[in-house]
Amino acid sequence: MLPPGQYIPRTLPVLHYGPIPAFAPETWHLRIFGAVESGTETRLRWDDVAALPASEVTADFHCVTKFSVPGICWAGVLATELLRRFPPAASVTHVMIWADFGYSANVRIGDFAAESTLLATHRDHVPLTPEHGYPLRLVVPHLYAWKSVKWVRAIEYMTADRRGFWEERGYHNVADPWAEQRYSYQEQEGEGPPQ
Ligand SMILES: Nc1nc2c(c(=O)[nH]1)N[C@H]1C(S)=C(S)[C@@H](COP(=O)(O)O)O[C@H]1N2
Ligand SMILES: [Mo]
Repeated sequence: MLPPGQYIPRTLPVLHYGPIPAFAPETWHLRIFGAVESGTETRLRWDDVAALPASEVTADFHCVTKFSVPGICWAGVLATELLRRFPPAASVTHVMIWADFGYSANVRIGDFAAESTLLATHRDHVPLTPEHGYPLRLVVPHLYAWKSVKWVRAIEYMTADRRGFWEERGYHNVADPWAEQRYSYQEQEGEGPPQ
């Protein structure tokens, strides 16, 4: 079953704003910062990320422009694994995921901590291609795909909500496709940051 208003295209579209970043393994790092429990931010090199335990998640992928791609098999590091190794402070309510060139998306800590949320390195058993987020992308299958940030470079633990790139430009702060939470004007009390 698909969320309301969605259709299945023939192939996985490529959709993003701005250029595709080049990957330089020597200088690349993933930063985990903000309200970390230990008080010290973490910088993981590519080798560190590649050494983390890998898991698979198979899920449908729903873009707000109405295409849905059924049954993608993603592999990578579960967000629950990352949270376990690099715990946020108890006061953390939201996470901002940052990509190269300033793209970002905010998710509630509960959505980030969902068992099917992962930082993917592979799609359908092969490494991500550059246009689909190589080397590392977030996948939050139960939210509209603009939350599934490609080319992830940082994870910011936040103690208050803040809008990301599309959330600031009229898209829904929560983005549940089953509730068709497409646009910010649909937001109910408590679904967005205080004005
Ligand atoms: N860094 C970055 N990630 C991004 C985007 C983007 O513009 N920049 N677009 C999002 C949107 S709107 C969608 S639908 C999906 C598309 O993923 P795909 O290109 O792998 O199909 O990536 C998401 N992740
Ligand atoms: Mo999208």
